[in-house]
Parts: sequence; structure tokens; C-alpha cells
Amino acid sequence: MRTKLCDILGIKFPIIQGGMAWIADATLAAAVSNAGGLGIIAAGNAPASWVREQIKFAKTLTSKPFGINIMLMSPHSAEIAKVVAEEKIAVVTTGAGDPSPYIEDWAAADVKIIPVVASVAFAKRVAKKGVTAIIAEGGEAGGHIGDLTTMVLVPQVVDAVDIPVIAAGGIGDGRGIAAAFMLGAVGVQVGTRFLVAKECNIHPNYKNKVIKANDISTIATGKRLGHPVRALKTPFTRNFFSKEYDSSVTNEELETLGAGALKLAVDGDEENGCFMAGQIAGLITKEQTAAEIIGEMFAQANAALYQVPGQARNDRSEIKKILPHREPMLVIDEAELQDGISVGKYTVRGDEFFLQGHFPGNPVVPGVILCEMMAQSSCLLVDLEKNYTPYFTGLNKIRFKNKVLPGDTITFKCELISKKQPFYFVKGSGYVNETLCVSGELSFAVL
Ligand code: TUI
Repeated sequence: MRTKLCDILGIKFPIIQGGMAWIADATLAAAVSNAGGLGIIAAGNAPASWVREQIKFAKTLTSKPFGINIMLMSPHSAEIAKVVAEEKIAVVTTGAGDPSPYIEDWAAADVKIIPVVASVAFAKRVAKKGVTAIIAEGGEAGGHIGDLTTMVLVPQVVDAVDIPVIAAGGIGDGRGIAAAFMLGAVGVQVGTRFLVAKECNIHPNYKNKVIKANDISTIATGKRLGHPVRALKTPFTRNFFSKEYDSSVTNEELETLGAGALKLAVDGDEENGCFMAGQIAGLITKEQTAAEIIGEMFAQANAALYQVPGQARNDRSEIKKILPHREPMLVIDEAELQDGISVGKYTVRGDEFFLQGHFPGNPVVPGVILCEMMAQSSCLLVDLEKNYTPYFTGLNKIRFKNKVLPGDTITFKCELISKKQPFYFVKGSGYVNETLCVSGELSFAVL
């Protein structure tokens, strides 16, 4: 799935990895870039020398473009801004402040500038200064956050500026990507899901907390200090939250309590660490490589986008709205998308043309018809809305395991493996009462 963002940044998938302080190092950034996204090294509160080292290391790990995130509340931001220009980094993202003082130098060094914003007013202000694109981040995100949700912020920023907008905050799977596109974004920034990337060097305690989290496992603290931070509920956040509402505790005491807590979390300190994570943590169930995460998210986004506008096609007249096949070659009765899988069903009546003479007295559905049924079952994975016609371009690794007989209902499960317009690559299998009858790989050209 390509968008304008892919062309601007020279990447395969329109996804930018979040600039997670203390977490997003050269290893994670290179893994994301090698997987086709834009990896980001987060400077956080680290000194410029650390950032320079990480840039050098990342260059040994990937030949693809990667970026640097500057957390503008850091005392080192001005120095790091210089490093970004000197090292001619492809892209800089900024957070937690106004990057205006550095924009001219970066533009002169041909660095693409993508600030994170949390309001329309700020988006308009930076857009005027000539930045490349904007990341509109909703308060569902982890770490330092603004007030608005992604759902309301993204479309309002899209309408307010005439540069590309990337959605962030609460995006953890392909449905989130699809939703971001519907809001007018040309790409997504994802942080929390990459916390559980195999290449993410945080302590296993941190990853396990994200995996165990549910929908209400995070809390935003620090509102009193003017810079709210979203993190998982732990002894640290509970203590911080109660002190925040205790008027005998000074702001300075609160700042001191927060300082260094993220680093402690990265090192696995369950008592004193501040485990920053977004509200989408509840959706995350396992550790995966960055490539698996990105591949899975975009396969699901493709499926979700083609699911719109009709979710289930429960009768033949509905299926005919998306498939050009007609009787007697329409060989599925229903189709439905379930978690990104196109599920098709057909009940064999016994009087079909394909059973005539195949074989007399011993009717069995021909293998080529099972392949056709499997292909038609994948109709919800393929963009067929505009009177396009799907043509088979290949059948691979087809295996027939059991006969399909009159009276049987065969259920096909088809998954989109990849898509390169106009070609679609699908893996499918067909079952009668959970017994595998056929499996294989199909490819189509949709013309
Ligand atoms: O920067 C982030 N998230 C972060 S930075 C970080 S490190 C940290 N550690 C301890 C305490 C605090 C931070 C952890 N997470 N996200 C990007 C982001 N930027 N979200 C919101 C904003 C933002 C907010 C206000 C950007 C600009 C802004 O106002 C600028 C202005 O001048 O009005």
C-alpha cells in the first residue's frame, strides 16, 4: 500500500516509528527502516554525542533512510539540531515543543522536517514555516501528550493545512491505519506497538507489561505541571497521581519525582519506573519482529479498506455487486471479512454443472472448481468495486486433501499476502466441518 508519504520519504509502507525517548535506538530504527517503514532514533534527553554515535551505528545496520526525533524540552536540543544538519539526516521529527528556531538550518541541509503537533493552531503555525509534513498526535498516545483525541485532531489538521498529515496516537493495527486514511492522513506514526518489537532493546518487564495491559491500563499524569504524560498504571504512576492532587507537594518535588523514571522503566524497575505507553497497549498480545509487525498491520489495513462499505455479503445478489461472475460460474454463496480474512462459503447442492459426468454415480467437486471457489472467496481482499475483472495469473502449491461431496458446505479462508497493483497474492484453504480439503496460493491481476 503506497501513499504520497512513501514517495516523499522513499519508503515502502507509509509508517513512521514513534520517537520514544530512551527506547528508540539505532537497532530499532534500522529494523523498522529495513522492514520498509521510517525508523527513528529518539534523542530524548540524551547528549548530542550519544545521538551521533547512534547515527553512525544505524548507518552500519541499514542503507535505507531513517530519522531523528528531537524532544524539544531536552536541554540538548539545540546541539542535537546541529548534529542532524551536519549528518544530513533524511528526516527529523520533533515533539514536546516548537521546532521553529531550527527549521531554516534543517531546510538548508535538505533535512525533511516533520513536527508532531497536538492542536490545529500549532499545526498552522509550523506549516507556514515550510515544514515537509505534520504528525497530528492524539492524546491516546504514550508519553508526552496533548488534550485532543486522534479522531478529532487529524481531520481538523488535515483541513487546516495544505501539507501531508500523518496520524498518530492509538494506532496499533491495520484497522487503525485504515481509519487514519479515512480521516485524511497519508500515513501513520506508531510507537506503542513497536515497544514489543524483537529489535526493541527494553527490559522484558516493560514488554510484558504492555502485553498484559488492557484498555484501561494507562493513565495520564503531570497535568498540573503542564506536560501530561501517559504511562501504564504502576506503583510509580499511582504515587505520582496522588501527589499531584496533594497541595502540600510542590511542583519542584513532582518534577524531581518524574525525572529519570522512564529510564528506570526501560531498565525494568517495576517499582520506580514510568512505563510510558499508549491506550492501544490493550490490543497488543505478543512480541514480533518489526518486519512482522509492519507486514501484519498493512495486510490488515488492506483488508479493512476493502471491507468498506459492506461487511458481509450474505447472499448471491450482494456478492454480484463485487464479483463479475454469474451463474453457473458464481460458485460461492456468501462472503465475509473476519479479522482481515476473507471467508467464503458454498453448499454443494448436487445438481451443479460441474458434477455432470464427474463422475457418474460418484459425484465429487472437481479440483479446478475448488480453486475457483477459493479465488471467489477472496473477493473481499481485492478492489473490485469499479467494474474491474480479476484474472488468474497463477496457482501455486495447490494441495487436495479430501473430497468435497454433494451436501457438504465448504468454508474457504483467504488471506492477502501482498499486493502490487494490479496484482494480488492470496493464500487460502477450504474446509468441510474443519477437515482440510484444499489449500494453496493464488494470484490475480485485476484489470
Ligand atoms: O514528544 C512526544 N512524546 C514524548 S517526549 C517524551 S520524553 C519525556 N520524558 C519525561 C517527561 C516528559 C517527556 C516522552 N514522550 N510526543 C510528541 C508530542 N508533542 N505530543 C504533543 C506534543 C506537543 C505539545 C505541545 C507539541 C507541541 C506543543 O506545543 C508547541 C507550542 O509551542 O505550542
